[in-house]
Amino acid sequence: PSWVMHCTERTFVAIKPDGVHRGLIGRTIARLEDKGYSLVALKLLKPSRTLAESHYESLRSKPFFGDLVSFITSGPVCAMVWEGKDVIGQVRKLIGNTDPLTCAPGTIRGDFGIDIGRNIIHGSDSISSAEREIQLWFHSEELVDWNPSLHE
Ligand code: FUP
Repeated sequence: PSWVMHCTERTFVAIKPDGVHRGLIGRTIARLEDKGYSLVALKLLKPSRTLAESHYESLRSKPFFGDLVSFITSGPVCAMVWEGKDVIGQVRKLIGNTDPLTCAPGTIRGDFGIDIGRNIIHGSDSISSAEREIQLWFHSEELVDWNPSLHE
């Protein structure tokens, strides 16, 4: 049957400590649910330095890397995995550009921020980074399956 071949693109989304502190978890989740995506994993954690450095390893040579790691480890992060059609690219659109000052109103960063170093939320930028980030932040048992089971 067709549902056996159901395509399940997934992306990693994290509400950063500034977004958690400002009470933006509920509104962020609402936007992604409203768009039509499914939440398949969710947890609140204060990331270790090791986790933060691995997450942002491609930015290790940047001058802001130290501040970025300090910031992301400074408080609880709401880590999530979302699933659905074109979810990686669509979530990037819903989030907006890296610098909130260049984001269109209506995007999460455009509506809630003004500072590139406090830009509220992260979303994976490609299939390969989504796979890498999901594995980095979650154990496979923490992801739920919304699809009908073959055994039911
Ligand atoms: P994004 O994919 O939009 O999160 O952007 P990047 O992966 O390029 O950057 C990751 C994080 O580094 C940003 F969310 C904020 C921080 N950053 C800065 O603090 N200064 C910069 O000039 C660029 C990025």
